[in-house]
Amino acid sequence: MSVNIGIIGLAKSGRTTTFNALTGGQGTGGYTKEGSAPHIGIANVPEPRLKTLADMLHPKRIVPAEVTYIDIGASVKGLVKETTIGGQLLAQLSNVDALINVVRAFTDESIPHVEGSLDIERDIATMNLELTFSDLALTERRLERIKESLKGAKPPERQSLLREQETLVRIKAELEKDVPIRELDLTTDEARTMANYQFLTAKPLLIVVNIGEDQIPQAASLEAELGSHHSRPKCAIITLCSKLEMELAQLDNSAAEGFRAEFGLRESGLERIIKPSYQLLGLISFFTIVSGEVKAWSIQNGTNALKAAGKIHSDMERGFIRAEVISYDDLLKCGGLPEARKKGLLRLEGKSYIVQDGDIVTFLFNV
Ligand SMILES: Nc1nc2c(ncn2[C@@H]2O[C@H](COP(=O)(O)OP(=O)(O)OP(=O)(O)O)[C@@H](O)[C@H]2O)c(=O)[nH]1
Ligand SMILES: [Mg+2]
Repeated sequence: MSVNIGIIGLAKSGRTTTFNALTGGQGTGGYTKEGSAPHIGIANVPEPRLKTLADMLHPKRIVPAEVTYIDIGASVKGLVKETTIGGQLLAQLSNVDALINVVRAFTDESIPHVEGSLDIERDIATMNLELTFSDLALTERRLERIKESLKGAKPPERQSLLREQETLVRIKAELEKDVPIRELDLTTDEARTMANYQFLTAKPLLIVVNIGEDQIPQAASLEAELGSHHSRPKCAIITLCSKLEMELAQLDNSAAEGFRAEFGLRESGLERIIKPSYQLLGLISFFTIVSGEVKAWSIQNGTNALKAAGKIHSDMERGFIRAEVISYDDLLKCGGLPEARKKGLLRLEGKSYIVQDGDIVTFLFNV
């Protein structure tokens, strides 16, 4: 299961362009117009350590981790009001792990702005409000249902309904004050209850300010200024010239790098987006080397060896015996797994070992 990221934003903000920049235009889904099926595309997670491992180990294949991007077809404005589109949209959005909000900053006379004028702050606020409205509607619906269920409920169901009600009332009050759920300090119990709902303002949010080519020289200062008030818990903001990145994504690597250098851009659009996305989601990478293949995997920071094994295959989790682990740095120092084994740097770890970023792990299991 790869990480899923939903791309939202106002109409004509550059969502599809950003999607194409990230996926190299490899999307599927037969999207044609607003409200129809979304574009779904996969991107390989850029991971420089994979290349270093490949140079050292000469594997048959290197297999990067993947991220799935979903370009939500319709404009998310009016999410709540337009119930028919809203319902479909919500279902699509509910399943993503994080959201990217594309905000228009480029100017182009031939493409009128849907709101009549260019205003980054207004558009960010509009989208935040849409997400908040959607969550408020959800809390209200759920509170109604709890009220009904309480009528005939006996303990212990009654207790659990009352607890849920209490949490929802608190969340609703915060939403009414424009505080997104991702900024709340929830207890473990509350967080568990909330996880069932897939609230949109609970999802990590990356705001991508889509700048024009002419704005690239000012990108860093614009980003710093925006970041000073939009970098909040589980929320980050970056600038990206999606149109240029989409064009560069069609070129081969060396040509793209040449053009990037001319624009003073050090990283690809995908790298620019993946890094903050991974930070927001609390994701780290570990590697496996099996049958001549070096593979990268993404897991939540704090995941134990047992769950990490399950990420690869449910059989590996079920039949887990132990894990043989070496850190990336140690392996690099040794120059190879046999050398590391000789030096005794391969550790045997049990189910509860917390996998660290960069670990090279071999799972021992039986089924
Ligand atoms: N000049 C300029 N045009 C851009 C830029 N980014 C996107 N566009 C153009 O803006 C138009 C809308 O971009 P899309 O990526 O289709 O935006 P969208 O949000 O998917 O739009 P809809 O799905 O049609 O609502 C397209 O014609 C793009 O080529 C940019 O940085 N500069
Ligand atoms: Mg589009």
